[in-house]
Amino acid sequence: MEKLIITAAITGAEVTREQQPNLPITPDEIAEEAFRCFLAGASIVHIHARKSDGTPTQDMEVYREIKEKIERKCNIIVQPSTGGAVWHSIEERIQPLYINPEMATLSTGTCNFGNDIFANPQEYMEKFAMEMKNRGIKPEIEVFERGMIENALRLVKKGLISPPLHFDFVMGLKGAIPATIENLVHLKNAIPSDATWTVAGIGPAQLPMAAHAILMGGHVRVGLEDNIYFSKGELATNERLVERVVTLAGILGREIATPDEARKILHL
Ligand code: KMH
Ligand code: ZN
Repeated sequence: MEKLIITAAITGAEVTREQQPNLPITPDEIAEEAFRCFLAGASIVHIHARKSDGTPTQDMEVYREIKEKIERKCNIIVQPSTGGAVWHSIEERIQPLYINPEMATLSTGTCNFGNDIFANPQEYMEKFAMEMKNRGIKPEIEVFERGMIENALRLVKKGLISPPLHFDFVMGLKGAIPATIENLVHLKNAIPSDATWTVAGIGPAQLPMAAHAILMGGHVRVGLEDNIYFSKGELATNERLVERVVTLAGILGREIATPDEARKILHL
């Protein structure tokens, strides 16, 4: 099996400091946290920017500051979000692409998102995909529901994204695909054979989905964006969540990819 790529999704747009005191918010905090996760074994850091009061922002200058601060510390792959928060406009969401990251997320469909709607109509997908293509940014295709794989394959047919594709299966979010091993097998079997994939289990699904992915040859995303607990009632830190995946992978005989090894696996 390929070495295991661990993505640390360290902030997100939804979790608050009140819910999770360990959540990094400022560019300095996010950069420090990315470095800690790098030292723990993560090769990608998935980034959402926040204003100093904690409000999610898609301001490219905040993303630029975060990216530069991380790059001064280590060579982890910086992967900004084009998802933002559910209330961000398309003009806001696209902004992190203007700082030319190596990778960025690309959600290929609309779904319920907790009690909200995460809107990704065709126009959004094509606009984000075109911008990524023009700038040579590798999309991580965010799949919250099965049909989003077909939407991604249609973008391939239109020449907006190019194989080999890389998918992130986000599983267990209220309103979207449940986190079961049957669903994970179904999603894995639906993507092209040359594609790579990772899984982001939400909440209590994070650990079991990570274990399945390690055994199935996929990759793993963990972090406070998706799950604030280490175990029932015990708050996590991003670093501990990454360390646990490293330990699990070691027990199951899967080596961990460095950022440069991840770059090769993902054809960055
Ligand atoms: N915060 C969600 C509405 C992404 O980063 O691309 C969208 C999200 C996906 O987190
Ligand atoms: Zn995100």
